[in-house]
Amino acid sequence: MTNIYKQIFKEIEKNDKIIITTHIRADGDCVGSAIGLKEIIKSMYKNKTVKASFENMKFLSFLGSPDKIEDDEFKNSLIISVDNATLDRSNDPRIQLSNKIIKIDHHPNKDPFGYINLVDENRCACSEIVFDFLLNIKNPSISVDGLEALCTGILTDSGRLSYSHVDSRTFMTIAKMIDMGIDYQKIINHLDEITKEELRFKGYVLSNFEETENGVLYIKITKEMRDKYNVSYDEASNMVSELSGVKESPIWALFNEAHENEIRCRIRSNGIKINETCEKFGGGGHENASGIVVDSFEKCDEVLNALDELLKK
Ligand SMILES: [Mn+2]
Repeated sequence: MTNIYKQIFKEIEKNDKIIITTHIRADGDCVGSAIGLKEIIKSMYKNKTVKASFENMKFLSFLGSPDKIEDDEFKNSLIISVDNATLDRSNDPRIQLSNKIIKIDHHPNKDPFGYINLVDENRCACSEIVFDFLLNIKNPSISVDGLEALCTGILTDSGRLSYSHVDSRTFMTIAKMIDMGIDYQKIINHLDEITKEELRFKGYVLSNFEETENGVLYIKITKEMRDKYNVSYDEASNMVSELSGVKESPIWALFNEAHENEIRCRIRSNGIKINETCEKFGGGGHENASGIVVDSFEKCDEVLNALDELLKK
């Protein structure tokens, strides 16, 4: 076992109460790596209390639900934060109540807030790192549900195994999971599920997206539009991938009004680094998938101008 895995393993052995946290606005990888890690600890130690805290997302509900956790529990538990780059983006602010935080993540390590930090930027999903951790345990054990959660995390964070961080290890990981008993087809079917409302809204996005001078494709979505089509905020946000694939437009963006004076930008790219531009607006993320929160649609135009500059170059 490599040293850092051993260190984390020792900490898990030492602590009988463990809480797993993730990042705000859950995605497949944070729920997947949280449930996966929880299932590892649960299967290996029947006497430990392990709880996972994450935001409930409808499209991920097949993986399981978050646990109810009291404030006090945070004070005397070992916290393992998965898939979260910075402490201020934790899904659960009560993480600050603990002085024992381990960080497991695959985002740029700008805030090594754990007393142990297992961070590998070269992995396409945090779930991949959790699976590696499992394989490094002497007598590993995990439920099939846990494996399926980890597999979901890898599939969602890698754009179904299509993004740049996907490498042979990723495919071997999935292959190994299939050998270990996951129902791969079931996961794909769950992830493909769509409502009729979403389908109609997809039609709206496909026929109403706009374009900047140098080819950034984008769509602005207001609460009014979502209400008209009867889709949720998250269902609308997921439409960002519909704007991908146009050769002349390697950057695309979706602006979604979350609340009054709060517009969330999802920005994606193919081969062009966008996270540094997003950081200038107070956002961040991966080289090809980043986000920003701004307070007006006018500010979105400033973001679009900056992205347009990237294509101009
Ligand atoms: Mn992730």
